[in-house]
Amino acid sequence: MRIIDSHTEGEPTRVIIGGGPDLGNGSLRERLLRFKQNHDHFRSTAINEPRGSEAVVGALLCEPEDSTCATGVIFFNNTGYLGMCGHGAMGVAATLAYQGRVGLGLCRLETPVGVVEANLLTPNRVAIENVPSYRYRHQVSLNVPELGTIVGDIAWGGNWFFLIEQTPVPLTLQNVKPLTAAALQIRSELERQQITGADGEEIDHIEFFGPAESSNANSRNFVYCPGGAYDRSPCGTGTSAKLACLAADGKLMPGESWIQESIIGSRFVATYHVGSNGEIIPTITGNAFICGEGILILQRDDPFRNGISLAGPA
Ligand code: PYC
Repeated sequence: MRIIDSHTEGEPTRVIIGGGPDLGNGSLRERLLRFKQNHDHFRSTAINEPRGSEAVVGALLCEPEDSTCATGVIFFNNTGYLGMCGHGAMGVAATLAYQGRVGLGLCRLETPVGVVEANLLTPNRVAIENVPSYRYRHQVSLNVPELGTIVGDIAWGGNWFFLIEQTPVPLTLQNVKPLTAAALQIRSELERQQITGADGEEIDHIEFFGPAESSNANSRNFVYCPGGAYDRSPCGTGTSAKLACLAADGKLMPGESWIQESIIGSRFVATYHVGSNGEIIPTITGNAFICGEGILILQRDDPFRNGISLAGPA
């Protein structure tokens, strides 16, 4: 398996550029289903320890169905699959540029939840125009035994998010453990109370917000990802979901910038315009750097050739 590793504002992406499973033809949604059903061991091999870690998001490149796209891409992590991944899309665009497959300017990426457009402003600075994003439910009250009443919005930004303004502890790296524990309790309670996104879709990302540390950022976040890792970047789909809420509340106008800071202090700059169906179309800009290139080797007698699954809930 041939890979190129990058990180986007601290969050790693592993792009599989060769040796991936043959998923056949059809829509990216159909191919994602085949990936899940028949080749899930490949996901675990590429991402889990000892070859990867819980923080890494994988990106399998495949032939796009839409010929205007530079590539199709399916994102996955230590426990499952992601509809879209903002930091990962920036990592894919920077990887294609590093390989010389695309130049500066626009390139389109086909994902299972729609086409996203990447604009390579430099070989490392990428603006992603994400899929249409929207707030689904406002101020949902959730009683969490360990935390009391938590109020959050449910929004789609390419993945489903529960966005909470009131953080249980300050958003510092020292508090990653209690933040992760609180996010997991909230996620379990959403599941137990059958609170979902549209069409019964599971809400698998939990996002806390607090004041930014740097004076020119608007907010700092902590994003809990399915599989138990936290996003080192401000999370592209999470920032899209945040913009959808700000737009719905009339707190951010089309074209205005929102600077979202992550728990490690890295940043995305985000803006939006309004799409034809009233949803917002977010553009999220950040930096992605190539940090490795290589071959993953799977020896026949290796008991961990398909990775070690250490993760919590999918
Ligand atoms: O940037 O959208 C994102 C993302 C999702 C999970 C990890 N990163």
